[in-house]
Amino acid sequence: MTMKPSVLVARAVFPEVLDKLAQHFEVTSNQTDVFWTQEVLIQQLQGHQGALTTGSVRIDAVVLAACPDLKICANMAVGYNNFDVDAMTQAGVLATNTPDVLTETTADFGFALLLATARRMAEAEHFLRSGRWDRWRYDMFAGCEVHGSTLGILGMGRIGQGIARRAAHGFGMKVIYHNRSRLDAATEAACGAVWVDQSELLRTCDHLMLVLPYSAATHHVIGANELAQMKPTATLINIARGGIVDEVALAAALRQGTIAAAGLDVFEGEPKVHPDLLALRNVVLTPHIASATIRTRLAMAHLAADNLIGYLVDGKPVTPINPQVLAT
Ligand code: 8YV
Repeated sequence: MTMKPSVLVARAVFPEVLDKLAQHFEVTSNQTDVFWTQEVLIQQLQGHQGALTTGSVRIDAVVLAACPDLKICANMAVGYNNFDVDAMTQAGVLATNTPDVLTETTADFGFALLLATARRMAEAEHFLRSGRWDRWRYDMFAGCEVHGSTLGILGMGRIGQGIARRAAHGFGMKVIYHNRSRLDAATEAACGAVWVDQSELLRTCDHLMLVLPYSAATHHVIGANELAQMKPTATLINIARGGIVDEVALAAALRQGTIAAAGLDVFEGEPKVHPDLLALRNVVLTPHIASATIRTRLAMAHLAADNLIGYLVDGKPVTPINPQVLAT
């Protein structure tokens, strides 16, 4: 009898996904979801050929050097800045992610955060719960218009395009975007979006949505200089990665009225949130939940599992990030 390959599930996951994995593998799972330091992660990974990871599990050269049995890390996320992909490719370890299955759900949430921020929903709800609401007033929690305004999207991949379609077709917004590569004309038309350079994007948008991948090149792409170019009535929404924004500069901009409000689902040091942000009322803060519907999280977990099965059982992963590994 041949031995089943062995996989480590590094964070708690749906029991039905563990059952699926167990049909093909010896499975060890961190179902109690305890925090693992790098040292513990390395210990836990020993002897496993596959790992199911999430954005909080860092796979870098140190981990790879200490885990020679590892062949694949399947991230349950579309973003993979927790992977050192070059180091993984060099070590012959396949990386996979979960694109597509979360696009529309995440775009919904981006829009929800935009609406909540521009229309001051969190602030108004806290006010009501605190028992301070004693009468209607003409300017009470008066916010910024969403429909008919200009949405700027920085990063125009699948999620950015989903947000653009909602904005242009559902809310009659003018949509402008900036991306390294410009979309083809047919996709631009379907999204109702127009390409502009970054400076025009910042200067002309009423709402700025960040949906770009995080890397060394996009670290603090939005800092004091960029915020200063935005309208004082503008809102900033970040559903990408916290490190894209200089949070200290953002907190200062929100305090000083350089921009009006922000909605943040991601943070540079998450789950820690910068105290300067916590102190502000004109910021809506959510705990990295843009893809969090049961259906979508299940689809993400299944796709991560299918990548492990596809590669370790059949040699054919579904959504590889570094397919060069397959050729070697
Ligand atoms: C994940 C995300 O929930 O897919 C991504 O890139 O940010 C979220 O959908 C998170 O990364 C946990 O893995």
